[in-house]
Amino acid sequence: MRCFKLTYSRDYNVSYQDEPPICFMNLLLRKLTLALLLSAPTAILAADKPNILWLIAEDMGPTPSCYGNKDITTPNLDRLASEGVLYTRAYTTAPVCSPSRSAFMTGMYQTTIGAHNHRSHHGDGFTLPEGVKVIPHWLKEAGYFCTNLKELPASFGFSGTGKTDWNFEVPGERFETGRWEDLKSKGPFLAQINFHETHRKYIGVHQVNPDKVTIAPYYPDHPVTRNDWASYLDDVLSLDKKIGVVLKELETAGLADDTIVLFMSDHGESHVRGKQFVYEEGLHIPLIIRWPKNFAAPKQITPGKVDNRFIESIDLAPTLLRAAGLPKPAKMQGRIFLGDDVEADRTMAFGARDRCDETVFRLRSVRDDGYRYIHNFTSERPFLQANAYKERSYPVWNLLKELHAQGKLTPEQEFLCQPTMPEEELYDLNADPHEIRNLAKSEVPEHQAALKKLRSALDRWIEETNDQGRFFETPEVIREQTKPSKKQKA
Ligand SMILES: [Ca+2]
Repeated sequence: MRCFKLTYSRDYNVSYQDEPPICFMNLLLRKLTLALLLSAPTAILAADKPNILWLIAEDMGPTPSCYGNKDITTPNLDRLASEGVLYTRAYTTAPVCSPSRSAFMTGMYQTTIGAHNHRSHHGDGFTLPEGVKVIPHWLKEAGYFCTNLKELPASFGFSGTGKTDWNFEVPGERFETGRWEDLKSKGPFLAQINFHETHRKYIGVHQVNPDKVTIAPYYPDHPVTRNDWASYLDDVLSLDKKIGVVLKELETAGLADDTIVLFMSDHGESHVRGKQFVYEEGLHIPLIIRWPKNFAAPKQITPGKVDNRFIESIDLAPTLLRAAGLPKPAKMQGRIFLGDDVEADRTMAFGARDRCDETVFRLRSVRDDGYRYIHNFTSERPFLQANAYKERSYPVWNLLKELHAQGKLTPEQEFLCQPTMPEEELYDLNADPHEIRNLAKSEVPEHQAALKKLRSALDRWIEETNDQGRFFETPEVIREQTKPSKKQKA
């Protein structure tokens, strides 16, 4: 387990743009407003329900410095964590955009609702099961204004992507059309801002020295790897600056004290063994939640807290609905983790990967406190199974193949270049955080016990959640869904 130490800083680092000077009149006005608010009854201080600002990064692991990364400093995310709660064991249920987003926006496993094959339902009219809805639709019914902001005021200096990438159709609009300026008058609101940083191509300003970055042992320590990893970190820094701008603007708009701020990533890093695979690097995500001052915080939230409970990304849906005063919908699989009626803490986190583009895999995984177990249902296929997107976008994907041909890889790196995958993998996460020593065939009693426990938990999960990945698509469906006119970047 890494050590986490949070420090407070006074201001968001908004070097993204110049901060306007605070003049004397502004200070006086702020003091007068504060005095008026303090003397007003609580009902006037805040709306009945908190606003929710939901900030979603792409393809990023727990890389900010508040997670212990020494290679970069992310002052804005660090400060958000120091004012809120940092979740150290938050996991997405899928390591790729559309299944992951389909899951956390409905509070349902993507494998249960049939959204598990990446972008497999674009344009085919596929809908959610009866009783399952996306969060903005639940909240809209409860009077929330729900928007996914793209255009932002000029003072931000950037736009949101507006990404949804849900792998199903919904009745009506996904979100309401809105502008940042609307948030003041249309509360309570759910506003998402989606960021393109940390999704390939990396476009951040070069700041990180490739010679100084830490390379995981399963990747070749090579200039190509170092440059690629440094570029990822450059993008994390760019994202951090944008987060600083958004939080500053929230304050300036006078909304910070009425708005829950939630920061997360949609899944892990888009590196060879990260995105689209079910190791820590693909499933472990950053998650930070800050509670607004004008609403009583749930007892699980105190500023600066580090929360080590297992959180699955599907748990956000029922938790946010409860924060908005709504009951958890009957079918929702996510668990409420904040408030007076929290559900049992998870002891495990599950993840699943199915077809991505033309590349068919069925990988299932579960981890607990000590171990990660993986069942490769398509073990006859190579880890580096052909994928045009990766060959085009991942320099290390091709580097591995070249160095493999030259016999220059270590055993940990060579593992990725084998013609088949093991049917089962088991890693001791405490002794082997990089998941490079597969213990599935170990005869050590402790390893055997962990294997049996997690294998049976995963088998049970597949049955109980009605995992639709048991039924593979036909070649005709795959051909139709992957024809050039339907292809998008992953
Ligand atoms: Ca993504």
